[in-house]
Order: sequence, then C-alpha cells, then structure tokens
Amino acid sequence: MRWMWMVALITLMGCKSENKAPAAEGGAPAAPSAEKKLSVGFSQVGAESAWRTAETKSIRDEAEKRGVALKFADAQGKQAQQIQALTSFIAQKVDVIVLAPVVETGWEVVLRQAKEANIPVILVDRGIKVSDDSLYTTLIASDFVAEGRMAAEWLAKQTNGKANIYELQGSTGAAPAIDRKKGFEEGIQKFPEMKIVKSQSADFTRAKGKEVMEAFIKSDRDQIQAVYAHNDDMALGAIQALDEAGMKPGEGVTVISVDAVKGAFEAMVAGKLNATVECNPLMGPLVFDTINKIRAGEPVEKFIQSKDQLFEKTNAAQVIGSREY
Ligand code: GYE
Repeated sequence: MRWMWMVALITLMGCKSENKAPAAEGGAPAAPSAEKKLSVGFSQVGAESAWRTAETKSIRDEAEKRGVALKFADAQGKQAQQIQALTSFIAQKVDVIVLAPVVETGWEVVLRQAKEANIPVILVDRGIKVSDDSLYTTLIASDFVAEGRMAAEWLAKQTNGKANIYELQGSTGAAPAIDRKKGFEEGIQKFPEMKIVKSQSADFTRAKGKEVMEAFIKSDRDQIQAVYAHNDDMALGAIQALDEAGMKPGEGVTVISVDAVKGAFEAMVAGKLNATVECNPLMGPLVFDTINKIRAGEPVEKFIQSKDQLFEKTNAAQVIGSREY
C-alpha cells in the first residue's frame, strides 16, 4: 500500500514540473517573457504653427502604431521647459530621447547628462550648436539654408531681380529662423536691386505675423513690394493685414513663405500667396526607423536630410488634394 502512495507522489511531482516554465540557467524557472516596450521621451517645442502640429501628430501616431511607450512633453516654446522634460526622461531611464530644440544653444549640460546615462538623443526638425557633437546621435531635418536660397531665387525670377522686401523672421535663436535668413540673403546677393528693407521676428505665429505686417504697412505702405516669411503661419497673418489694408496680396504685393502647409495651398488657390517652399514635418516613420537602427547598433548618418520642393499658386490647385498636412 505504501508503495502505491510513493508512485502517486512521484507521478504528481513529475506532472507539476511539466507545467512549469522551462527552467532558466541555474535551475530557477524563467519569468514569462513579457517583451519590455520601447520607451521614448519626446520633447516638442510647442504648438505654435500648423507645421508643428503636423509634426507632433506624425510622431505620436507612429509611436502608437509601433506600440512604443511615448512620453510627450510640450514646452510651450520655452527652452527651460524642454530641459526640465529631458531631465525627467533621464530620471525615468527612457531608452531614447527625441528632441525638437526650440533654440540652437544652451543644451550642453542636459545632453551630457543624457550621454552619461547612455540614452541616445535624436534631434528632429531643428539643429543645435554644441562643442561636442557626440552629445546627439543624429539630426533629422530639412536644410533651412537651402530653403531660404530657394525662396530668394524664386523671388528674383518673379520680380526680375528688383524688389523692396519685408521679412518676417521665425523665433529668435531658432535654427530655421537663423538659416532661412542666411540662405535668403545669400540668394539675393547677386541682385543689387533686391533689398530687405525691414526684417523683424514674428515668432512663427499667424497672430504675430499679422501684427508685424500691420506695423510695416503703417510705416512703409507704398514701399512694400514683396514679403518673405520664414513660415506659412506668419505669411497668412501678413496676408490678412495686407488684405485689410486693400493692398492685394499675391498680386500688388508678392508673398513667399516656407512650410507648404494646407493653409498655404488654400491661400495660393485663392491667389493671395504666390509660392511656398516645402519643409516636410511628417517625420514619424523615419524617426522610429532611425531609433531601430541605433538600437540594433547600425551606423546612422549625423544629418538625415528631408528633401524639399517649391510650390507656386500656378500649380497649387492640382496639388492641394494630395497634400497630407
Ligand atoms: O517652419 C515652423 C515651426 O522648426 C522647421 O517651426 C520648424 C519650423 C517651421 O513653427 O512652422
């Protein structure tokens, strides 16, 4: 009788062991493999323009599609808030940081902390100035100098190399504002009768674009022949001011800007904006493909450039239907 109990006991132990997870090294059963989600901290400039909103949507949608745990921080245009967000991402030990830096300078300390924590940093849409470029892995952006040059060359052709130009600059200290200005000035250099008469920041927003244009109209109404805006939102604000002053934007005053957002195409179809240089914000897929490469230890270019093209009011109607942002 006792032997029957022994057989039952041994059999029972054998069954239970078959139900256990396969023993890991050293005999302890391995925990069920719950794949750890990739965690990414994304510090965004803010929501100052339609372009910015499109960029945010592209990155958040792609994170969701790929099952990435995205920690999103909107800095309302303040660098201090971006630095605070990065510090928090480091403390939370995210796998990767994605940063759209509001301005070019002031990043060394926090990026050094990220490097010491072995957290790779990907810059999107705007570059930075640092003494050690190992502080970030790559920059995914357009070439803003080339965009400024493209705008200048188009305007020179459109005005036969003669125009009094009023410039609406982007946010002070931001890479696109610095470089779009630089490229535009290079582009008009060989046209002595193309002059930037006044230039002022309108912070990439539609409201400030209208405000600054109203001031230009008040002081220089009869001199204004062309407007160069560093983004479409400011151009649309300027167009509103020119319209209200009866100055016929798109005909009496030539208007060119950058971004190529939907609102710009609508203004071109209405004949009020003459041209816009595309700056593609739909970076989501490329950002996460790049993250995968970095985590797989594959080499990644220091600068991954988005390709841009110019759209004019003459072809806006054929293109507007296919625009994604
Ligand atoms: O042109 C503007 C946004 O950094 C390229 O920022 C981006 C710029 C874009 O506010 O609309």
